[in-house]
Parts: sequence; structure tokens; C-alpha cells
Amino acid sequence: MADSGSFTMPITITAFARSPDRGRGLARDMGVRWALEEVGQPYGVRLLSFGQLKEAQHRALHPFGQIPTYEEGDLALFESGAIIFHIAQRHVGLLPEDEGARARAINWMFAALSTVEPPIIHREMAMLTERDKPWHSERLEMLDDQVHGRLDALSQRLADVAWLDGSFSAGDLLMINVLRRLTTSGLLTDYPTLSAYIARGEERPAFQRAFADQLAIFNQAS
Ligand code: GTB
Repeated sequence: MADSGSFTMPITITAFARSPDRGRGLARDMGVRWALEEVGQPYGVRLLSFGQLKEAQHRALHPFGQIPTYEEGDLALFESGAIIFHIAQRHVGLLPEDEGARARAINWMFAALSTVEPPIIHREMAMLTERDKPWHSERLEMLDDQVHGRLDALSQRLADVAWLDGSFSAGDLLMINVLRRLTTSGLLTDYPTLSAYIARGEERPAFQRAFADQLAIFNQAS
């Protein structure tokens, strides 16, 4: 159960020394930073180059040689969803106390990562790596349809409410983090409800602090 009063060992996460997102807060340390800010936990950041990600020292923490990782005393985690889940369980602020509401918030965490994110990532990858293929426009149409299917459903869910299930939770944090990947795609234009939902998340002071911190790293490196 969450316990904001419990002693926490110093927390260190990893992030890109020079993020390819150019400070837009789209790399996956952003959600972890945001979660830590929401629960008021200070943390340190170890910055890594792409080369360092693949070195044995980092692979001992992250088998796939990626960011982010999370270290807290003897505990080392990778996978941003698992890290955010750990933070949400360990501290008050991201999961409701009521058992049913808590289970539903966790449900939305999984929905963000397993149902909404995959078509968004597939479309992103198609735009990055398949533009020169003769079948690109046909495939893009199919991927756009898949993304729209998820956005339609989410938009309906959020039509009359601020957050996915009652108060803001780790489910909203992950969902907004996923939807932010679409902000330059043009696909959100037809979804004012979702744009407003993203804006509500981005207006949160915890988001603002997390965003400013990752941007400062990018600006220092430039
Ligand atoms: N499932 C893992 C998680 O959620 O933690 C995925 C981790 C992951 O994809 N990490 C990426 C990474 O380390 C960075 S965030 N990549 C280096 C590698 O694999 O060698 C993904 C990302 C990168 C860049 C942008 N961007 O430029 O907009 C957005 C997202």
C-alpha cells in the first residue's frame, strides 16, 4: 500500500544525455520524472550517451540497453510502466486508496501501454522508416484507422469527465504521456476533448517541473 511517510533510499533514474526529441519530453524518462514529481520524491539523473546504453555496465541494469532505469537502494528496475507502477504503489498521490478504484486506475495504466500505445508506435515507426516504400500510403491509411479507433473510444470516455476514472491517477499520467506522442501528427485535430485532456495533464505543476528538468538537460547539451 502507498505510504508517503516511509523512508525511501535515494532514487536515481537514467535519461539521454542528448535526447533525440530535442527537449520535447517524449523520451520515456518523462513519465518517470512526472510520476516522481507527483508524489514529491526527489531523484537524481544519470545521463547516458547512445554508446553507453549498450555497454555492459548499463545492460546489467537494463537488458535491452535503453533508458529509463530506476535505482532505489538495492532495487533496480527498467520499463517505464513498471517503474511508474512501483512509484504509484510506494507513495500516496497516483493511485486511489479504495480497492476497486485502485484496480480500475491500474487497469487504465495497462490500457495506455497495451491498447492505446501500440498503434501509435507502429504509425510512428512507419513514418520514420517506411516512407520510401511503394506500399507506404496504403499502410499508413490502415495505421491511421487503428489510431483513430483508439482515439474515438478515449474521446467518448472523456466526453464529460476530466480524468479517466474519478481523480487524476497513474492511469491518466500514462495515457497522457502516450497521447503526447501524437501532438505533431495532426491526428488529434479532430479530438478537442483529447487535446484538452492532454492540456490538463500538462498544466499540472508536477508535469511542468518534470518537463523543465528534461528540457534543461537538452539545452545544456546544445
Ligand atoms: N518499453 C520501454 C519503456 O517503456 O521503458 C521502452 C524504452 C525505450 O524505448 N527507450 C528508448 C531508448 O532507450 C528511449 S524512449 N532508445 C535507445 C535504444 O533503444 O537504443 C523512446 C523515444 C525515443 C525518442 C523519441 N523522440 O525522439 O521523440 C521518443 C521516444
